[in-house]
Amino acid sequence: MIRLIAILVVSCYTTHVVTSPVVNTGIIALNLNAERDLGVWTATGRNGTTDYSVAAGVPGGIYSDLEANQVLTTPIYHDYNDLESKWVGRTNWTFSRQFTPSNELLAKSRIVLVCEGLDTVADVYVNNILVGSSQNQFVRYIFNIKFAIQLGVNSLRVEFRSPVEYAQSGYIRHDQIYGYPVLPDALVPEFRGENQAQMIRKTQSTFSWDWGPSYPTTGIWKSIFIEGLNGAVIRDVLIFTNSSQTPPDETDATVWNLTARVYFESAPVSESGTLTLKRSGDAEGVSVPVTLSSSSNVHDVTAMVPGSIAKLWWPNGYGDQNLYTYDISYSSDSFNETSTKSVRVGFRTVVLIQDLINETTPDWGRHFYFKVNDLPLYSKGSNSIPIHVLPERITPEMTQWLLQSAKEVHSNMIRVWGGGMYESDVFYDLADEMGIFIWEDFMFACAMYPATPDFLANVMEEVDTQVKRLQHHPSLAMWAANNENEGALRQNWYGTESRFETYKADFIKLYVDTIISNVTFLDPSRECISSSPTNGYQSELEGWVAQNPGDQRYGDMHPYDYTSDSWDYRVFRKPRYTSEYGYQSFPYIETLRKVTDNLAEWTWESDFAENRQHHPRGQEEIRNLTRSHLPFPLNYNSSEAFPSMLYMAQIIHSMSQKTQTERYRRLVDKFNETDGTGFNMGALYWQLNDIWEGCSWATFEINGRWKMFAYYIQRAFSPILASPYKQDNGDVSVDLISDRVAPFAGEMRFRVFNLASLTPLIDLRAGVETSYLTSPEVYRFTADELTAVGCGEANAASPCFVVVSFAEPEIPDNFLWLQYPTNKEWVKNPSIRATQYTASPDLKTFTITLSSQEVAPFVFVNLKEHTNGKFNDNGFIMIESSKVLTYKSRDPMSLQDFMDQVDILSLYDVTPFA
Ligand code: BMA
Repeated sequence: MIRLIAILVVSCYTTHVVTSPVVNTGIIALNLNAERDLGVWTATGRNGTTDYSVAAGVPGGIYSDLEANQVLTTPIYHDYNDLESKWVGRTNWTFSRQFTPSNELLAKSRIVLVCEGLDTVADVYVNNILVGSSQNQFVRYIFNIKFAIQLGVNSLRVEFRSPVEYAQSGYIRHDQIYGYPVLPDALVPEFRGENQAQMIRKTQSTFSWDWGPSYPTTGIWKSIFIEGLNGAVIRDVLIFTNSSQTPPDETDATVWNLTARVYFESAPVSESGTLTLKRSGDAEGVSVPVTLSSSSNVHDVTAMVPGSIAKLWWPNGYGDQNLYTYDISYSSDSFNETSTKSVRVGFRTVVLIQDLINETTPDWGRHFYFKVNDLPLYSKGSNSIPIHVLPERITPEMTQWLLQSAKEVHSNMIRVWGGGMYESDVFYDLADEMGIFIWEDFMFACAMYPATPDFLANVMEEVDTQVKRLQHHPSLAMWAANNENEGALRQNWYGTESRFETYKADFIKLYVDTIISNVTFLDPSRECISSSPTNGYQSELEGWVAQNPGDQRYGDMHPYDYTSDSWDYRVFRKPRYTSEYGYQSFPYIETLRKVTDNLAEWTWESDFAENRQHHPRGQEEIRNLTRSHLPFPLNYNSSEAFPSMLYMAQIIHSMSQKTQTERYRRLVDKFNETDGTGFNMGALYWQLNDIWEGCSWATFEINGRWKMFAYYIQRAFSPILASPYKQDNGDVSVDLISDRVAPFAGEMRFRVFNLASLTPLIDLRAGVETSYLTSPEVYRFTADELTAVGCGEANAASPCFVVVSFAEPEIPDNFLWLQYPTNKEWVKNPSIRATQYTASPDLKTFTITLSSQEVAPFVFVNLKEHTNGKFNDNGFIMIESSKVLTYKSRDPMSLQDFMDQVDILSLYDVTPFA
């Protein structure tokens, strides 16, 4: 039964996603991928005096091969496997297989080996003849093997160098040759990782990060195949869409110029043929004659598409994601060969606006926001990290669930963060379908990088591969050359100060002269900013490394603050745009139970908890924030208190992010003429997903489970959101934030409670209005009014909180603590019970009726085992005696199974003081 479901999911998924399929005729391809079980590929390596030889999978990676062959006896991610398996990343591994080409293939005048992805530094041999080398995980390599291939059985061998040894010896060599090191020298010890990832063009976080383990893997991580051909073949297609008017519309008043820019690989001799661009399903398209040779490899073909048949592509929350498949094909006159590539096109415009706020007051700085189809967009979303540290473990279903979840929390943008990897085709296809804009970093993060001629040439190839692979996606909004390296250099994070000019020259050579200039050459349709964050134009004016990269009046920022009162919005600064901000928590306890056999022995400061916490001082910061907001157990470092500490960490994470996010959204229409702050137009929090079962800033666990924070951000990103906050004089204002294009008018209810009673102390209703990208104050409780009901600043009897709500079910409630529930004695026993359960006929939708006798803060409901489902609400303050929750599951389960798994917590359940 389970097997059948899995198959169904895959098949319905594959009909949905189109990943630029290539259809060729006359060109002979020989697929060299093979699953491990077939025993076609072998991986060999030597660790000390021990030789290993194991069956390998391609695409795949060495950690999975060693685990499947029981060389690694502790499962990946289980207990201390990350530390125990460090030898794997320090070993050279060779992958080999045999193959037998057909006579037809051998007869072709050109025979190439196409390696979509080799991870990372490798020499490639066919029949013991070196045919090429790889220095970059992110480059597609195409090697001529005509001179090496033979009739009968051939051998293919890919000899990888240990990425750790390669990076570390490169670090020493750079210092010796150029007289300075490419800092940092070492990671902080809490990362428990490998040093100097900056010296190798590989997913930087595989050497470890502050949210993930070190697994510096090796392998053939993408497809590998041989191709035999006589003539030219289409390798890549870039798409440019220009509209005749702004804003574009869906009538024939708009005409789109749709240009396919086609990159061929051709024979040394010149050949002629026909290039055609056609909408899939149409009888005819536009054809142009082309003459191809190795020096004339790029050709355009353009179609004029009337607006009436080019419905606009909109981001999530703004309209439909209309996509049209176009086939781009080449038919050779000289050879009996054709090649076709299909891409999905979305008709939209997207530009980054950085105009001065006011021409006559330049000190007020510049805007920073996107306009889509000429409409200003408030960016809501997050930063993605790799979905697993081992790419072979990432399935389309995981990607689908993750992006669907991002969509459901109202994201319209994801920043693919620069310390990870350029994501899979499936990821960008789904982003196109779901209307999630992509801010694409180049993969350079939190370090200085070399700018030697070899390194820059290597990066040029990476830019070439990735821009040509990703450029056609309508979801791609912008490129950014790196993560945080402008700030790192200016603020001397890694001890670069004494040689600032040297590092700055390298910075400019790499990010400006190499990345920006090549991206702009290949893809002039998009902005490429020099860093993220950056002050944008202002950084450029100041020579690319701004004097104050965190200037609130310019560009984007990454504000983090783990020590101030994170439930008080006043501690947060007022950037134009935040492309990162966040707080940490651990996953749900049952998720942790899956990766260790002795969870019951854990404590907050145990070795195991520390091993899953890579952020320096992370445990202490969470502990302190817990102590100042919630009933803190005196015995917090006992195994008895551990479950409560995990639960409360999720509350801290959720509340802090809620406070910070609402602060930014309220600033959408507010501007301070004294210091030029305000007009915030973006909240991309850190971080979307988890890479393993550890402490992190993630919204969704690696198994797909929604953390409490996911429900909080879903509310905080609601297109219409009432946001209560305290004024300095003790008044409580309620702003009505909107990024819903249509104006809103409705009735709201404003209540004040304390923890002692389900009956509100104040209960009022009022009509309210708001409109697109405004955040007017729609209500205010005065300080006097609050004091009169015992909820003033001096209140110590029972914490009070404000609840604001709407009649419309799609608009979430919101709340504000007027005092924090730090004392367990204030929390009464709610005796929460599930009184009734129901299941839908397809066994995918369930309801639970909860009953409560008292106010129950932070009710958190989980299913112990099931992770690919979500509740309609969670983490809420229960102020009703009865509430019905709905759970929607991706897969069916029996009602009994559902009931058996339900786990309900509220603040009353936290461990009593010792
Ligand atoms: C920023 C990111 C990441 C990091 C996160 C949390 O620095 O760019 O490097 O994981 O903050 O510390």
